[in-house]
This record gives sequence, C-alpha cells and structure tokens, in this order.
Amino acid sequence: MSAATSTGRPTKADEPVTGPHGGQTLETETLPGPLVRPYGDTTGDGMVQVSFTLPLPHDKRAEAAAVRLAQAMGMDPALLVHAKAVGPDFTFFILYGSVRHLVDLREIEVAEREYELLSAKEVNQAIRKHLRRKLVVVGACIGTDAHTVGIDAILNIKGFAGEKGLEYYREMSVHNLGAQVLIPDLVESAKELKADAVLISQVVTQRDAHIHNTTAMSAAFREAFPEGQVPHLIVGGPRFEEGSAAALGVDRVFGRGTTPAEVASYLVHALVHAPERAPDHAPERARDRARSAGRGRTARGRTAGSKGKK
Ligand code: B12
Repeated sequence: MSAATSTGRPTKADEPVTGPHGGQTLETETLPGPLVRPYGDTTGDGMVQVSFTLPLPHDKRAEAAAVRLAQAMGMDPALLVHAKAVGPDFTFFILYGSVRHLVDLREIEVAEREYELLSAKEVNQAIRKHLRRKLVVVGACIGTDAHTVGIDAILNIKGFAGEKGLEYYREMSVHNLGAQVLIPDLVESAKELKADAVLISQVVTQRDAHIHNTTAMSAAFREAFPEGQVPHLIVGGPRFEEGSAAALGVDRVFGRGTTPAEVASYLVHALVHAPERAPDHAPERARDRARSAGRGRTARGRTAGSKGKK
C-alpha cells in the first residue's frame, strides 16, 4: 500500500519515516498522516494512557488484574501509574504504556457540516425575509435527566464558548421548559406554542437512557401530529453518535462541543431555506398576531426579552 504523505512524498504503511519535528528518524516514527500512532515521549512511540475501574478491593491481586487487562488491550509494556480504592469493593486505575496500532486516516469518514455557518445578523435576516414570522423553538431535558447546562448553553442568552444562545436572536421565539420534562407535557407544549423545532437534551447515558428517551419522544411526536406537520426534532448531548438521527427517529443530532451559532445556522438551513419541511402554521400565526395586537402582547406567551437582541 502506498500513498502521498502530508509532505507529498510517497510512503508505505510499514516504512519508517522522519518525524514532524525534523529530528532523528526512529524506527517507530510516522508522519502525521495518512498513518498515525499515539505520541508520548518521542514521535510515534505509541504511548497511551487509559483509566478504568474494576469491581475488586484495592490489593496486589487487583493491580495485577489491571495490568493483565491493559496487556489484553494491546498495551506493552503496561505501566500501572495510579490505583485508588473507590469504597471497599472497587478500585480505580490509570495505566500508561505503548500500543503498536496504527490509524489509517484514509479509512476514516467524518460527517462534514452540510450548511453554512451564519452570523446572528444573517440568521435573523434569513428568518425575517423567508419565513416572515418568528421561528419558534421549544427546548427541554426529558426523562429523569436533570443536566440542563447543555441545553441552557444552546438556548440561554448568555450562551456558550463566547457565542450568545438562541434567546439572543431577535427572530426566534425560544421556550426553555427546563429539566425532567415528561414527554406528553413536551408534546402538549410544542402543540400549544406551534413549535417549528423541538430541541431535546440527553446527557445521562446509563443503560442507554438517552436512546430510549429519544426514540420514545420521537414516536410520541409522530403519533400526536399529522404527517408532515411534526416539528423538526433535534436531540443533543455529549454521547450521541453523529449520523444516528434516522435510527433515533429525529431530524438531527448534535454532539459534544456544539455551539449556539451552529444550531441557529442549522435551523435556517433546515427550516427557513427548506420551508416545505417546516410545519405550516402561517395562517394561524397571522390570526394570532392580529388578535394579540389588540391586547398589546405577543400571542405565543413567554418569549426571550428583546433587550440586547440582534
Ligand atoms: C454538572 C453535572 C451534574 C449536575 C447537573 C446540574 C445541571 N443543572 O445541569 C448535577 C450535580 C445535578 C448532576 C447530577 C447527576 N449526575 Co451529573 N454531571 C455533571 C458533569 C460534571 C458536567 C455536565 C455539564 O454540565 N457539562 C457541560 C455542558 C455544557 O456540556 P454538555 O452537557 O455536553 O452539552 C454540550 C453538548 O453536549 C451539546 N448539547 C447538550 N445538550 C444539547 C441539546 C441540544 C438540542 C443541542 C443542539 C446540543 C446539546 O451542546 C452543549 C454545549 O456544547 C458531568 C461530567 C462531565 N464532565 O461531563 C456529570 C455526568 C453527566 N453526571 C453523571 C451522573 C451519573 C449524575 C447522577 C446520576 C449522579 C448521582 N448518582 O446522583 C446525577 C443525575 C441527576 C439527574 N437526575 O439527571 C454522569 C453520567 C454518566 C452516564 N454515563 O450517564 C457524568 C458523565 C459524570 C460521570 N463521569 O460519571 N450532574
């Protein structure tokens, strides 16, 4: 097998090549792509660190078991660097050692972002111009999950990673229902608020709770709404696999490190530039607006304050 390296020089999978620091050529060294190996002290030395817990009290036998496990995972030598009792019956370990495995970057497929990243101004302009009404977003943590930091990072005005959350967007009407929301209540709220998009957060993954809750949620929406009028369903959390949307019955999955601008840009891509996919509540909204104008308030209840909005 031969391929061009990042320097353009052809190389073979098992051919030793000079490291990226231009230093001495080591037998185990590889260039950063297409074949890579972990790095510890010297380029390509294969050093990795793993941590795990064994259901054993902390003693010599438990330590030997940890080393045996690391060896079975391909670590050679496997160096025990930390062992600590977690209560009387469990021990936590950290092991450091070398693996011989290589990763061939050419075999890796990644899901590239399929939409353009927009500024808040561009998002608002697109909604105003093409949707001609506010885009309604309903968000919640469902099931027993009380980890609200993730959904708050996306929705709350203060945002995440230096970006303002969706509440900051003038053309969005954002309703954050908070933690441990029951699925029937979420469906009801989405109906009442005429949600264009429902954003769900799932952080706890014990016993695949995130998978079960998400599939139950999407099934409930499909049952409660006529075909073609189900709000756009988005789920997010640190342990979801990219590309698992179809299996979960949702339209989009967002993972670890998602930022509000990515979500806002995606909403424009999915619901504003492809309006045939959005539930069409336009006539009802126009009627609501006309009614509420007389009452001097918005028709859809609580919206994010306009202070500081773009
Ligand atoms: C803070 C925290 C808590 C707080 C939560 C406070 C709150 N209001 O949220 C408290 C103390 C309440 C808590 C409780 C528990 N916790 Co806790 N918690 C954490 C911790 C330390 C940080 C989570 C966090 O806030 N991350 C920061 C946010 C910004 O990141 P994020 O959630 O990943 O969100 C980002 C993306 O994933 C994405 N995203 C997330 N949601 C969504 C949704 C949408 C629509 C989109 C687009 C994007 C998106 O965007 C966000 C920004 O990038 C994690 C460990 C860790 N370091 O992650 C454990 C952790 C999540 N907790 C854990 C556990 C076990 C628990 C408890 C069960 C502990 C217990 N025995 O009581 C309880 C469960 C409570 C419950 N009913 O849910 C485990 C979960 C293990 C598992 N496999 O499921 C973790 C991983 C710790 C661990 N290593 O064991 N926890």
